[in-house]
Amino acid sequence: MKKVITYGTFDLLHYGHIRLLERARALGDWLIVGVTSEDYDKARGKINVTQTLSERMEAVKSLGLADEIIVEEYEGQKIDDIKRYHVDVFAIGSDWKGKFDYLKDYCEVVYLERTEGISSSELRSRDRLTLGLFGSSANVDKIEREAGFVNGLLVGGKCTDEADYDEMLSRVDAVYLYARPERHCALIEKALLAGKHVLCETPLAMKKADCARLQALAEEQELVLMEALKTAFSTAYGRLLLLLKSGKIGEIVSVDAACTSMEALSGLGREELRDKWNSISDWGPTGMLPVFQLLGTGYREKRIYSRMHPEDPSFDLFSRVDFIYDNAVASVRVGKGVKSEGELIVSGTKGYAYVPAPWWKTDFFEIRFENPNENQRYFYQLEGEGIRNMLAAFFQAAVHGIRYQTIDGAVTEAISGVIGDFYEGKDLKVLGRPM
Ligand code: C2G
Repeated sequence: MKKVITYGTFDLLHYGHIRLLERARALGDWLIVGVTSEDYDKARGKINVTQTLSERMEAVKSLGLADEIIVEEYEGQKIDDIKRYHVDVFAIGSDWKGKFDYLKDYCEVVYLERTEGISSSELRSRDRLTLGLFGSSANVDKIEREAGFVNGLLVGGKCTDEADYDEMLSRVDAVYLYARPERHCALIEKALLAGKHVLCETPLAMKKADCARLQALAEEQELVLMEALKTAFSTAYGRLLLLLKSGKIGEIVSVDAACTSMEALSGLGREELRDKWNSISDWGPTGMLPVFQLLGTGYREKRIYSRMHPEDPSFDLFSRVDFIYDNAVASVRVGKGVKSEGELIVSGTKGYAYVPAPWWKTDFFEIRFENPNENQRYFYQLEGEGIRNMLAAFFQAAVHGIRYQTIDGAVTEAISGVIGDFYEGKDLKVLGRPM
């Protein structure tokens, strides 16, 4: 019996795929189809896949052309499969011409002519979302650049002034907002009332109650309101959370996160500081993310310790936020006038997780135990600091109405709550003299 194998994502199964599978089937007596897993697609840079692995497998199965369907999960698997299933022919579309010649050591390799005029990318980009960008900062430029990697997401306008905001809103389906944090709430509200989806830098609001109100408004309007906290969308960080939640290091007892970036702030006057973000607004949300995602938002007590700028008593150059839970503690250190090692350490009853600086955009972490032989290192691809995945998630949520939230609404509210308390002086201890 002659066995043929082929591989693909088969997203939004179309005529091109079907023709390929028919011709592959005709090359032998038994056809094995390898469908790529979500992780493998992400690792090879395919972030726009619309359907889940099981939907894509089901679609291939329903054609009745495959005798066997397997999952392709890692690079190099093709060699393993060819040996394991005693494959005679490897077939793939001509867009891959030459790329799989290395398999000739194991079986016959056939490149089948690709069908012109149809592709999953083209089908996906029929769904469109026009995004307006508000604000002027390096973040806005990054969003614009990364949007180019998401099929169907188009930048349809840019403005830096609130006077132009209404006009921009009338031309787009969604907005990305980067303003001074205290302006976010009003800008979000305006966009939601105009029927637009919102992706906004964090914090969304300076008060927990405002944040809850905005989330309720988005729900009522059936719109997406998402916090642009890119770390939450990075693959390594996402995997770390899943591992820790599955008990890899036992019970979690302590979370310690530090985020610092030095800016020349010391000589600035009050007016010049007005356009700058202080430490707790800029870094607080990122630092608090693993705390609330791992330990929940139901802490018993918290305490904020800050040292302030001499020209502005609400501009913290450094803050430490300590959280006390029933059975755990956490500490977040943020600074724009103090430098520290930007690492994340999660301590548990069996071992600990170590994420090296800068942990908020890492592609690597390590799980460590008393016996170093048991340590495990994990490496992942980091595409666009997580921004690309964040935009893809925002697009999917807005266009396909996916209600699953990477950052839980309660976490978003808790983050706003702590920042609101800082400004109200609640649980805040200002240290000694300003810096
Ligand atoms: N194809 C085709 N004609 C099209 C579109 C796709 O013949 N118009 C073929 C591709 O060449 C491929 C198969 O259909 O052989 C599946 O295509 P994709 O779903 O795009 O998967 P791909 O990224 O090509 O995966 O390990 C994965 C494989 O290497 C290929």
